[in-house]
Amino acid sequence: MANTDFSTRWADIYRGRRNHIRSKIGDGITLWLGHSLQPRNYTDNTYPFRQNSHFLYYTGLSQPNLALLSFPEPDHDVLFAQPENIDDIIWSGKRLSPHDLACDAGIETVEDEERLETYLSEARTRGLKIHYLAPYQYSSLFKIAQLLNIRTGDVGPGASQHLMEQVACQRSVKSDVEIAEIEEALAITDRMHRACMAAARPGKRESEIAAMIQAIALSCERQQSFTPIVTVRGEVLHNHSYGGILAEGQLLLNDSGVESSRYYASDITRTCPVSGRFTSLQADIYNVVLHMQLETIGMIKPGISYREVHLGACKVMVEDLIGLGLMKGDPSNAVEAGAHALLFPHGIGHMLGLDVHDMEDLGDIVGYSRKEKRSSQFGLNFLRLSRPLEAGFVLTVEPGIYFIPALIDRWKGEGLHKEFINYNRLYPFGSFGGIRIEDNVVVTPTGTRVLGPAIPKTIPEVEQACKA
Ligand SMILES: [Mn+2]
Repeated sequence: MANTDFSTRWADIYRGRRNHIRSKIGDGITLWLGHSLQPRNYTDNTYPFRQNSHFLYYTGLSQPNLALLSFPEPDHDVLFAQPENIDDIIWSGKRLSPHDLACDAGIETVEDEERLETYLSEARTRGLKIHYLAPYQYSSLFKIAQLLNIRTGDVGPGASQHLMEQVACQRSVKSDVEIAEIEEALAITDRMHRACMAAARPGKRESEIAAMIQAIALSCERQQSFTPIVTVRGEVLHNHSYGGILAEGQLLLNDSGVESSRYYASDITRTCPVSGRFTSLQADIYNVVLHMQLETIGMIKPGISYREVHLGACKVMVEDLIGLGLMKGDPSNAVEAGAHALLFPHGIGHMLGLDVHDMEDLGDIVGYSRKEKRSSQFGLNFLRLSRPLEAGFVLTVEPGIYFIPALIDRWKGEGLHKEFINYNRLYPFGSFGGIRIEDNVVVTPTGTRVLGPAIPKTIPEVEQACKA
């Protein structure tokens, strides 16, 4: 690939990231394994390829079947790639050569992938520790077992806790170029959401709206950052079916995002009225969710924990729902008891970066501080990010209110939190669905900034976009 100034700059960024993690790891070598293509129904019919995000973070290389070894000395990295072969050229066309790949990633040494095993066995003979992250794809698990000559059951327990912690620490703080990537993705996401609002009308199918979202991503030569939620049953939190038909009086929830050219994710939710105008009941609940979202954004700053922000949003919700007659009692006590989780059963947000739930494969070391354990209380137990925030963190802020008939019936039957919930006032909400409003923000040294263009969010803005 022609080494333009732009790609040279990125090559320097990847080299800098590798040198940083190297300095934190000290002795031993680190094995970074890229992803391989995954079969869908037989070997040659594969799922769309997505590179491992850690591999992307340290190399930027998005091609399958790559590996990297990082040695303790500065700049000492070896890329392992398959040599060019004529069969691949016939079936898949010419690919970047191993040398070009190494160049793009700022790596000076490249080897045939078959040499990886030899390198690793030599390192083991020399008594070097080999650090790696626990894999979550079975093909990677088997590959590591084979490369290190260990049993598959020992691969996970043998992963390097120290490496996991250092990667989480490094990837959590986003640089300006990473934030620019997320904002680039958000510019496309803005178009997805405006198109959805403009297209929503009675008789339209969810699948047609989902197809429009996909068309926008594809026309920009991008993959979506996750399977979008496009539904009039917004109370089903991860509803991935598109079988519904939009009807007068319903709400359409759209939770979708796209990847930037360097694979950073956006993750935005908007909820709009199918008929173009919110009913007064819908507007009341919508404004509670909006109030929660704006209050949350106002609370975010370095030092505050996301758990505290989450509980702050819950308290705003309870206060407002008391005003509407749906809840009662003391708001702080209601939140402490977990009564709000009937209508807001998930967390206020998560980290965002190369993964839409950034680094979720590393587990709770990303979202929780060392001494902190996940709550066992219903609702709070789904909080993905709880720890104190730092400048440079990129987060989602995504409060929601959902009327889940099965959950309401169950709690009502058990008389759960009846001192805080006016169950008899929840009858009109049987087919209400759910509302969520989600933005992506960066924590700044003094507060926060909402990323990307302003996507219609207030009731007048959303109703205006529905008319477009
Ligand atoms: Mn999200």
